[in-house]
Amino acid sequence: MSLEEMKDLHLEEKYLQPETTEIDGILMTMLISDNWDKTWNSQTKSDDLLIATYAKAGTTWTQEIVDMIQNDGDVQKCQRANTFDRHPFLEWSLPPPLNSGLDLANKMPSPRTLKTHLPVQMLPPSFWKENSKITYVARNAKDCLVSYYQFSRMNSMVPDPGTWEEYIETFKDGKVLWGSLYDHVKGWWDMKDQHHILYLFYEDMKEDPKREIEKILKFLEKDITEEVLNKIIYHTSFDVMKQNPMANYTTLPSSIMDHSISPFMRKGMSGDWKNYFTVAQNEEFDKDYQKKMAGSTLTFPTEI
Ligand code: PPS
Repeated sequence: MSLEEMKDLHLEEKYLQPETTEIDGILMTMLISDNWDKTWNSQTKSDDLLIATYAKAGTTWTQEIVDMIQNDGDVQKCQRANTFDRHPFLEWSLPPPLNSGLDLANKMPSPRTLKTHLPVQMLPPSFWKENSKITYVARNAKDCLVSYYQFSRMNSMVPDPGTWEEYIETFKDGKVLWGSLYDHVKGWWDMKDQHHILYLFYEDMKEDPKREIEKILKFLEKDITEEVLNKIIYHTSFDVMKQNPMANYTTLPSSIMDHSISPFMRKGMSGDWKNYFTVAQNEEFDKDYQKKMAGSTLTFPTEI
């Protein structure tokens, strides 16, 4: 459906600058909440693969890597559709007749690869029952915050972030869509040894993409040649993905994502937070971080 048709149906009012509400203390759009029973009771399949992340942690990157692996490095096949159509976004709800994540998933033949940002306690029970494979990617809190802030400025489907100073507080309080990053990364970390979960870090992927792609290959029980592996590393590098319209979200109308405010493929680096946080903001953030992460065995691998 074109943007003009959406406008005729006044659909954009329902999902642009959306109303929000909480589900069990986690901020969600009203549309996600309205359809929550359907999502919670959705049926997964044992051969589904779920790419789970906190928002802005490296979801799209992992989606591209997985798609390239599943298609044996065939770039053409990976260009068959937008990233959000190749991998349904489980909980993402849009007003009909637009396709919600579940609608897309239900139409998709198996084996399916799905995306979610749900915190672990909100994952539909069927995933645990079917023991489907899950990759989880965590990214350090400060870079996630910066990326989420810029994303919230350019994307009218998520709440307006306010000023930088306001957003730091909103983020620390977990009052952003999908809730607290701290609880998210800890929750999935605690579950990782009890289920079929590969827990990865964005910073590791940046440091040594080959090593991390090999971990994914092993997890997916896939064998590929060195040549295909090199092709995957190249095709999923930031510079190449930034130019790939099927991965960089530029096919969406600018009323939804305005890349002139901040591109979806923004910088793709670790440590960009240093360009944003003042010394005082950083000290405050670190103090709060220690409190929120206390008692967890989760530590991020790379000093940045
Ligand atoms: S979303 O909207 O939650 O699905 O966003 P997500 O894909 O998780 O995160 C977007 C950030 O990931 C960066 N990105 C990459 N970094 C390195 N290499 C590759 N190939 C890559 N692809 C996407 C993207 O640029 C966003 O991070 P920032 O820091 O904003 O640049």
